[in-house]
Amino acid sequence: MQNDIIKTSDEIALIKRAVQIIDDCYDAVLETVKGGMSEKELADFIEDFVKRHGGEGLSFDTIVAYGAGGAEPHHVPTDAKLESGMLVTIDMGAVYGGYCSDFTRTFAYGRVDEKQREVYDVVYRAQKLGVAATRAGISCHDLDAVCRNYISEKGYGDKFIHTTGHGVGKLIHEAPRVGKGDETVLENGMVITIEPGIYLPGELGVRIEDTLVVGEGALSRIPTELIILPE
Ligand SMILES: [Mn+2]
Repeated sequence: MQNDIIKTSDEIALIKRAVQIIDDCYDAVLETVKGGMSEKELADFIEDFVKRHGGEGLSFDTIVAYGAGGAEPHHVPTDAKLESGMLVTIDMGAVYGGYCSDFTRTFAYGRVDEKQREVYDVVYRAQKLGVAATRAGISCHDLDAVCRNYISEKGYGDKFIHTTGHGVGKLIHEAPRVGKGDETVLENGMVITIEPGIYLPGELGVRIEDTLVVGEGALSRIPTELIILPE
């Protein structure tokens, strides 16, 4: 069956490989990124890494967003240069064997202020709750509410401006939609993302995203705790 919402073990194996390539890429990003490097340069590095490490290509145009750029969920990389005190959001995916991965982390460069740390902590906890709640039997609507209600309780409900996640397979965005009103009930073998975010226009943004197999959990080995990368 084409694009079945429940993936076969062969399909899941390909998605796991696509996740591994991106995990390795993120390690390389953290080793490579330096003050003065532009968003575009970092996005080019990511594309090159994926292609040199077995990926057929990117699942979608990589998002690299520094500082206030991170407040745009679909930020397109610019010539903006990395400076100490900025948050960096990277949203990227690889294609392997025709299957996609989807991954986002936000890290701090040099130092963090209290506001950045507070917003990060809310997204971190919301994402952790969403990952923990991902299991057979929960509806997509209810899973979205797990992340959304927590962020709302913390006062940022109106700053979480997209759905909690989506299905992943041959396409980067497939059914189900992990959002309000989607009554799809999760079953083992579905592959979805959990990717809450908070966006403060003109200021900063934080998003944390994992690709998960329902019944197995998050596939990435990259921790979600805040990393403060030394200058
Ligand atoms: Mn995604």
